Amino acid sequence: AATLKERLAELIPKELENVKAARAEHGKKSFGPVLVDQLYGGMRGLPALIWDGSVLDAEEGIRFRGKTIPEIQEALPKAPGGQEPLPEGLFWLLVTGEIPTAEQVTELSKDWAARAAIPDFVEDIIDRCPPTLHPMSQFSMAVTALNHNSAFAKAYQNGISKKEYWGPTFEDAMDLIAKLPNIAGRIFRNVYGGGKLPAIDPTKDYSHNLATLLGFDDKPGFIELLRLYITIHSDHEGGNVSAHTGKLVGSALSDPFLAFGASLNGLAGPLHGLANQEVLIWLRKMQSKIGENATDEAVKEYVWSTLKGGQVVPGYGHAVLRKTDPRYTAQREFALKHLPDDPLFKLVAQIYNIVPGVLLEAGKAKNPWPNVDAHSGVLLTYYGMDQMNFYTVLFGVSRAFGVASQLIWDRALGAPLERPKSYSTEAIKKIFANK
Ligand code: FAM
Repeated sequence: AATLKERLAELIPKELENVKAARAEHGKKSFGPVLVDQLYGGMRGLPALIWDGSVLDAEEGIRFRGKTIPEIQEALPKAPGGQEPLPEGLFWLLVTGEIPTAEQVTELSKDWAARAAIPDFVEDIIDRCPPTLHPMSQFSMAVTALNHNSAFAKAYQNGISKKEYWGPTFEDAMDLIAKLPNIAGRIFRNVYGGGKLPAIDPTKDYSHNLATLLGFDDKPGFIELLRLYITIHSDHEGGNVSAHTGKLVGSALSDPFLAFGASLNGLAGPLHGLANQEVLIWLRKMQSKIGENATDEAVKEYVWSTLKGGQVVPGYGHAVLRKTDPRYTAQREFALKHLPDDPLFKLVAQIYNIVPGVLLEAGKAKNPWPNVDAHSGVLLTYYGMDQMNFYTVLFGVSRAFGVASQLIWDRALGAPLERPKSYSTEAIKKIFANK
């Protein structure tokens, strides 16, 4: 069976032809009006990017290469005895659009295990961080420092031809993903304790090794959770802050380490990936205020107090989604299977029955339903990972799968430097004075 790189080398010429034909036929057609409001309002809904790995529908949620999360859970290979999809298979799907065989997935697990070691100086950088430096800042510093051995940066300095860009980008993408468990594990143990990092086991899958490096390999349920977690947090089309940042920085031919380091800094924002930490902080604050078994009325009042305090309710709303996030639903189903009586799970379910009504009544949020972050912390806490400031690092490990696969295709298809036009309000007033 072909390796991932061999399969990719076969697919790229076909996709180049496909894009060429699509641009020849449709390139000169206008695509939706741009309203002045979109220049001020964060480009909401602006058709502006191409990414084949995943597309987000406001009503039904994410599709990875056209497949919904339930279809992914059904189709992708699982670990022996496991029920959740292996993220290695998800990466193969994002990169090729095809479902890999169990052997091809095992090959990826082995390849990543072989590439997992990080340079000593990167270990020193992580060790020099004070435990008070947020894990996400430590994470993006370590990833940026991996630029030191970037195959793409080296090839570019050696005068590589444009047509070859995708090869060293693929190598960097594989190294990036492979090295994240050692980086994440080291940060976790430095900040929260746990002693010397164990060795990567080349016979285990990616999620199992990540669980071991974090010190949670004694919990089979946690390893299964990581397989689901990494699969569903990997990609959410091209326009979200972490995916878009990676694409933008990569378009300057910054290598995947520099590009993904930038993605992580965007993911560290409370309106984006940090929300999974903020949800748990908000739940704990609410419990300390109104108790563990509060009535619906008390919960409702607390939600209103959050809004009246000018804060957002973390884990709810979305810039594109207008229905409950299927990534929330997948996590809910995992909880129903593995932790149906967990008190925090019951609280999340109680919140789910209350928050949308309050957000609708408040009348501002365009989407009152929960997103992926409303549920993730509850599952991690159940298995003993209650260090909520670390949650976004796990989100970042997963998001590397989406950003890395997009960077490979951007270089393969020759995606140009991204450079939208900006205007001043003075210019807007002048341009539209008599329109
Ligand atoms: N709680 C309170 N207010 C909210 C809200 C929420 N959950 N969601 C939206 N709003 C407000 C929003 O702040 C805005 O108010 P202002 O006009 O005063 O600025 C108004 O409703 C209209 O916003 P919108 O158009 O509905 O949402 P946006 O597209 O501007 O923003 C989010 C989308 C995700 C940033 C927003 O829903 C939010 O802040 N949610 C809470 C934070 C969160 O859970 N983020 C994680 C998102 C997740 F998908 C991820 O990336 N990991």
